[in-house]
Amino acid sequence: MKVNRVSTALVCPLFACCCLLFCRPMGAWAASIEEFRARKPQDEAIYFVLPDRFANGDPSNDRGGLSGDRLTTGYDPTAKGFFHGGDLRGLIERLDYIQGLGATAVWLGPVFQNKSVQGPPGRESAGYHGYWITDFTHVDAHFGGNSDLHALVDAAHARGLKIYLDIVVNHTADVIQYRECSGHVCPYRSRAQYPYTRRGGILGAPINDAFMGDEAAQQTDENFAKLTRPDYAYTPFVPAGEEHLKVPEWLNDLIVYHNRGNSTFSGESSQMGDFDGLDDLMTENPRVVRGFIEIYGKWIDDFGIDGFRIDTAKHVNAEFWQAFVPAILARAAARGIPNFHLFGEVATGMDPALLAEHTRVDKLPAVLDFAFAAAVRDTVAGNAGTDELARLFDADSLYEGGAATALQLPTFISNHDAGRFAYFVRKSRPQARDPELLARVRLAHAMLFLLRGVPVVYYGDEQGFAGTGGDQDSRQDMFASQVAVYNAEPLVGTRHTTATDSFDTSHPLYAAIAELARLRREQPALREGRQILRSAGKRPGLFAVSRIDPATGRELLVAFNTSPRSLEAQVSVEPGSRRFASLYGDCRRETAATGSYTVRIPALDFIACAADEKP
Ligand SMILES: [Ca+2]
Ligand SMILES: [Ca+2]
Ligand SMILES: [Ca+2]
Repeated sequence: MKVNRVSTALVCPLFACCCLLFCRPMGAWAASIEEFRARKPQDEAIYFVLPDRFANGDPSNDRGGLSGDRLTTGYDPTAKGFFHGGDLRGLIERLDYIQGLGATAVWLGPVFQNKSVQGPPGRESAGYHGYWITDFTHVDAHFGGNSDLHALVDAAHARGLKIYLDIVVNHTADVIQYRECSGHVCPYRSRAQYPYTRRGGILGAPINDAFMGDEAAQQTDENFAKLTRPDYAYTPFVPAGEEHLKVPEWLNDLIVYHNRGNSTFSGESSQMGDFDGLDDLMTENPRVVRGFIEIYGKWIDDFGIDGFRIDTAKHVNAEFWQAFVPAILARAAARGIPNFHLFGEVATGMDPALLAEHTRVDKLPAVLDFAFAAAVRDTVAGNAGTDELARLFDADSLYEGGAATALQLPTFISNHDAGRFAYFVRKSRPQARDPELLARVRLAHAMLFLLRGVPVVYYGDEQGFAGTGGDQDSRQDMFASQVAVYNAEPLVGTRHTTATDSFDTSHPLYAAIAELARLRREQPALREGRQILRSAGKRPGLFAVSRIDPATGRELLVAFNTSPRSLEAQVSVEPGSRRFASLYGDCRRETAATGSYTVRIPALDFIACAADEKP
């Protein structure tokens, strides 16, 4: 905890007025296991990290125990598509940094053993990101091993930090190939044109005679026992030497995959097609459902994991989730983890209806709030009116459980696929100078921490990382990078570059996020409070909401100014809220009249004002 005190000392002078109210001894963060397990999903602030890119605590594992060139080991710290050496030991050594930022949970990009390198000749890249799993029961040797994950979980839990794993059930690494299309992409072959009961199309020989298909009513062991031939669409095979590459062993059976060629991400192929060659599992088969409950249940049993982020959730059938979700929650509860946080990735834009569908039909307890990311991008990086934010939150009623479920949605503004918020600002505003970039990135983080949902900070945003796009361009190194394009990038809020390490607790964004996290931790209204819309408009400018403390009924007004000019306006407040105190920024003490309060907010800034305790 000693480094936490140091970071507080660095942060507080910048936020002196807030610190008078909120800077507490960091010992307050220490929590017994019972105390932190009692925290609900909405009480967390999540830090999302790609272990390969964060900290290298053990150079001896950089090549994952393999020898040879980068096409064997996957290791090339100068190339953005290869392993760079980060590992779980490194993470353990940086927990002070993560906790000093105010995070209470760490979401690790997938840590399971991957196929080190895949891709056609000349276009290979490595499984540094973790989404190409071969062995679902072991931590990738590049990241250390299972014992390092035990050590990380224990070290995190000792500080009251939770650990979330990123899990995949939609696909494995690309191992299975098709005879019909070696060397080129196999287009998707549909169930209607290539039915399970004919070899290679409707004119082919009868196979899988009595198999009744994969629809919900047919998802029984008896029916799937009749599916014995995997060559209805293509002729799948496993290259020599890879017959037993996958763990557990049942994953090496071709019959548990769809084997229908590449997804076009529309229609039936969205769920049954291969994601760019990745072997798409037949998640309709009850054997696959049981297999994954056992695989991921065991990580909970053995490690005491606190939550799962579910990759590519929308590419898996609803019946799978309807069985998997309750089984995993029950497994966690039996392990003494009653508040297991389970949320799916349903990649989309400003489309809360699609997100909500997956809470209603799949029964996912929560989904990553891609609509929030789009709305903040449009309003704070772009020029959309703040009414887009109003539309976003109005749609909370669509979620299973309504607004109460929306409190558990992990919200974010940057990620490893679409890119970082600072990149979106630069893209929308190529002329913007550093102070404006900094102000907009800070304002977006204020929305992330003060509006409803569970904030997810993408590692490196707090150091001003921007990037030049999504995917590999948004996956910079926190340790001294050897990637030329990363090191050429001007960071936000600092003259520093990624050529030397980026764990600067005095970076203005690190300080700002730490302050926002503290505010959220101190105010139950910001974590668990109902959110009432107070003001929004068709142009950039004011967006205001009240959050209501569920225990006391006390009102907390949060107001943002997305325009580059200061503003003054009247907003509605509860009639019983007569006097306010500043939690952040400059709040008027008195209301203008019963139910009317005047806010004054500098350009690209925000205020947080708490009504006096009810008498
Ligand atoms: Ca290493
Ligand atoms: Ca494949
Ligand atoms: Ca699928």
